[in-house]
Amino acid sequence: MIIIKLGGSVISDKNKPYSFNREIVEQIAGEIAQFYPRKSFILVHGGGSFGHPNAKKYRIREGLIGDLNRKRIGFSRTHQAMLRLNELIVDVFLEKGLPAYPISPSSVFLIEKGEIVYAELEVLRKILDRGFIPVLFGDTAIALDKGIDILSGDQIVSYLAKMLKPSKVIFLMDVDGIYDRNPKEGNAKLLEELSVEEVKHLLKSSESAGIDVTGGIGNKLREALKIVKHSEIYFINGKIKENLSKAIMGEKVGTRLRP
Ligand code: IP8
Repeated sequence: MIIIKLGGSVISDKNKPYSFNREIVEQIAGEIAQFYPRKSFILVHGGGSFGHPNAKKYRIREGLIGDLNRKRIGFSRTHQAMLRLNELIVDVFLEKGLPAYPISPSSVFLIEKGEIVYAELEVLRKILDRGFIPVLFGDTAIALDKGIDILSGDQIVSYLAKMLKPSKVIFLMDVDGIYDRNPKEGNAKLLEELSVEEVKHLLKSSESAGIDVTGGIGNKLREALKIVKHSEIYFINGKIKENLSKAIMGEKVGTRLRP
């Protein structure tokens, strides 16, 4: 089984509200269709310009405080925005003949201090057993500490990987992989293979250099360290044709992290 994270910046343009990169999603679905049903898949997509602006507007990460009813409305609106993005994605997969099946993470997971502390996975397991392709997403979540919060798709990926031990986890991003320094600053070198030690070193040096590792790549790398014991992990550019196929076949592409 393979878990694929469709990064929000791959499927959507973060600067344009409610934008959906249909062609890219069609390309991705087309590549998965070459391997399904020989291989089974779980998809997790990010929030893109559907989830994040709502989460920010209603300050969901602050929890259930302040004007409580406005907060509840915002929580629901943020979830609704994610449902809309999810529907667009699932539709593309169904059109390609792939039995994608939406699963709302907010009905599966409970979180505390930003970490998943409870998950009802039995239904997901049965959905997978029956040949469906479950499609989850970064979502709103009930939090045991602050009432409500946001659960990122990357955390869902690492939790599912820990529980289900897929052979591969593939992160689709809008850059070619992991670099030795911030690629926006120039002179950055793509790292094709990474060991656990190298990831730890990279996290440490980028933190001390003040590079943003709280979200984005830093979060992905930290989650990757939790699951690399069981699964091979790829970080690839999801916008480039055939990249996903190469990663599924175990060929050299992007950055590969091995146990
Ligand atoms: O893009 C965030 O998911 P991510 C989801 O995977 C929301 O971090 C609702 C903002």
